[in-house]
Amino acid sequence: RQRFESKRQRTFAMIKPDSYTNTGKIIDAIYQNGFVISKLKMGRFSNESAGQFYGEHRGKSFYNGLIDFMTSDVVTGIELVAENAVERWRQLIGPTKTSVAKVQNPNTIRAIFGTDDTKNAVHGSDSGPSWKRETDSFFSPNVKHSAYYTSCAVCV
Ligand code: RTP
Ligand code: MG
Repeated sequence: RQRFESKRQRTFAMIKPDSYTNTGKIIDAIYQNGFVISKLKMGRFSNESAGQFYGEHRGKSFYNGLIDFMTSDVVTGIELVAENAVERWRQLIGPTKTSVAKVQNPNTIRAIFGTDDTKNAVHGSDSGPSWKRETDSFFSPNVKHSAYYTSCAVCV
């Protein structure tokens, strides 16, 4: 008999300002696709905390527009738990650019809820190390929160 090997993994998802009004639908999609929410925080980036979160993109052509967008209104950061969570969440959200997602993967969250190539509804960590860096960055007191939820079922 095979011993059960858990591949349970965490990833960091975020609902961006353009999709605030779709928060309920996106959380519904999260559960429909077998993810568990371990932590959720609604908050607001300052210029400083957004710059820290997106430090790897500093100097790129879209950087200033990205920071303006991400500091414009409330965001919801969500830590997800599932098997292969990083890869599965990236598949569910689709390509970075909404315009590409609408053509290539019309069933993805960005295709359905994205606004344009910067305002693309949601974020997803691109690797395990990114998850760690991003979750530490977002769930720190540097990002002011208006609501904070921790699930007892999976909290560690
Ligand atoms: P994310 O980090 O938000 O999950 O998205 P990603 O890995 O698919 O894309 P990334 O290259 O990390 O870019 C971060 C965010 O910057 C904005 N962006 N705009 N206008 C543009 O060409 C452009 N390129 C990137 C998007 O909001 C993207 O999610
Ligand atoms: Mg990225």
